[in-house]
Amino acid sequence: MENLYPFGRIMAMVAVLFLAATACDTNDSDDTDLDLMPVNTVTTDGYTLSLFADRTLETGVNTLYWTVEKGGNDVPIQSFSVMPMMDMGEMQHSAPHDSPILHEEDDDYYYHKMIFVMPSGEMGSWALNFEIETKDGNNITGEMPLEVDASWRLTSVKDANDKIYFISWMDPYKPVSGNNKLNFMVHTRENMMSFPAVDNLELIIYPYMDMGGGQGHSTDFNHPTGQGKGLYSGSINYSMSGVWTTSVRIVADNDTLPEAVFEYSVQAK
Ligand SMILES: [Cu+2]
Repeated sequence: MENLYPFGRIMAMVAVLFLAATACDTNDSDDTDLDLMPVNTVTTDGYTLSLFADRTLETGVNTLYWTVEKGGNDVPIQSFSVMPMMDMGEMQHSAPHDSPILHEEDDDYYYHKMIFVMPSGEMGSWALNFEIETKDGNNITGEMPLEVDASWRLTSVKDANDKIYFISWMDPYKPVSGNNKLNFMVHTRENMMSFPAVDNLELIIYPYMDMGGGQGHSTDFNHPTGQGKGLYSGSINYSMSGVWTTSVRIVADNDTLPEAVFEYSVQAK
């Protein structure tokens, strides 16, 4: 046993050195745990705006990351706003979104949520209209065109008065067998330029697996409850992998809306 002792000491020293090295890394703003892919770049008045995302943009909830550089240096920013616009020929409309804020862990990036309510295609094309005021008083404006794919993670329902509710399936992004934390976001449309989040709703869900031949089953789940800013959190514990549906019924002011249905596949864990 005695010869294990020096080995254990060496391993302990290696661990300490490793911790010291990783601790240094987190102080270096050039290193990041963000795993991002480039979406598009626009240069205007010598400023280069680059847009990144953690995956291909699609209908539903996306997180967007921006860098603003001039001559290879980050530009200090006073204010930053982004307006998504879809040009559909005879009409234009926006989409639900937050304004970009400085990333807490990596100050190279400004980031925000963007909920695309339609895919790009023959019906229309998307662009983000940006407006930035730099700390030294310059204004940067322009538009960043982008492509949005269709996905299963967005659906919508209307009430009897034609008020529309956009329901986004945010988490789990890729459902797996076993327990999954469930997050939905709900937005409405006040007019073509305003898509606010909707709170104080009741969401009644029902996960179901169709086994064919009139057979099927549900699984353990918890109905989502409101967390504010249009977020509703619950859980689903999938008993099997395969194709599932989850219906969502919104109850707004005692008015129960028609059900919306998400259909997706659950991977084996
Ligand atoms: Cu559209």
